Amino acid sequence: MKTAFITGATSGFGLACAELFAENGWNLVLCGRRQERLQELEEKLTDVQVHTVVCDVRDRLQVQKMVDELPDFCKSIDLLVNNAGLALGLKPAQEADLDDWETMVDTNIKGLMYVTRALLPTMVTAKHGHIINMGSVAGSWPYPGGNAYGATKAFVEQFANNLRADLHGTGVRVSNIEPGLAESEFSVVRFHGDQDKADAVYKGTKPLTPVDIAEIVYWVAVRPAHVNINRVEVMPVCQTWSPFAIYREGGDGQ
Ligand code: NDP
Ligand code: 8X3
Repeated sequence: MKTAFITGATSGFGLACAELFAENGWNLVLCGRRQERLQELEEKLTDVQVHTVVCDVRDRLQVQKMVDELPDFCKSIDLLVNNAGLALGLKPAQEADLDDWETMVDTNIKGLMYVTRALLPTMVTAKHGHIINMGSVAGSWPYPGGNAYGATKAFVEQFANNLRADLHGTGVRVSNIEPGLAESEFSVVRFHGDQDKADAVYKGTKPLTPVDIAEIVYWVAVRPAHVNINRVEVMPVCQTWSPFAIYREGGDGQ
């Protein structure tokens, strides 16, 4: 039986991945900060073995403890889904909150590095394993207010590519999934709990769903062992690119 380790499993993509992998018979290690949601998942996913850990990925010691104390059934991890992450704020850089920037760096970059570094040696020794990072279209395509969030996701993509280079010959696979507009708790978090602002993001659209993303993660994970999907960029049909913004003197700025 295979085992997936999913960070940020209490909501959105991570939760949908937990449910889909469990349906397909994978044992699970699930982490997040909200204990009651992890408890609910443990009670729901009873057909497979599930180990849940309250862990803030920003805390390096907590992450190492979580990995050091894995129960026997999940000491050997087949798949790490590096999903925990967040956007905070949508203000232009000159007005953005530095605390928000720091939290995004600590979570999306440093947290992802801590979990990866803690689990990687066992995968390399086993010459088997797969790391699937949750990047974003924001890592490749800048947009107003994306600033530090987009930069953290550019790190995630480049880190995945560089891991592949280091892991050459080990059999360990690395993939980066880069979703666009998707409805989850993402926007409520981005707007610090303002549900109206979050709802406005999705109004009149048909965004991607967490299940759409979980199905992609699953497909990437179950390719034959010699196949490495490097990156998957996915948007809802309602989303595409805009023309470059050209500032015109004396105009309205459009
Ligand atoms: P959600 O807000 O629904 O889920 C985020 C998950 O991350 C939660 O389970 C949360 O758990 C966890 N998390 C956040 N901070 C921490 C932390 N410090 N330690 C541990 N867990 C943490 O958002 P999504 O499911 O949409 O987002 C998942 C990933 O996908 C993120 O990396 C996001 O950047 C990325 N993404 C999202 C897109 C979207 O439009 N929704 C598009 C592209 C990428 P808890 O609060 O319990 O700790
Ligand atoms: C989330 C997608 O477009 O809000 O990563 O940055 S977007």
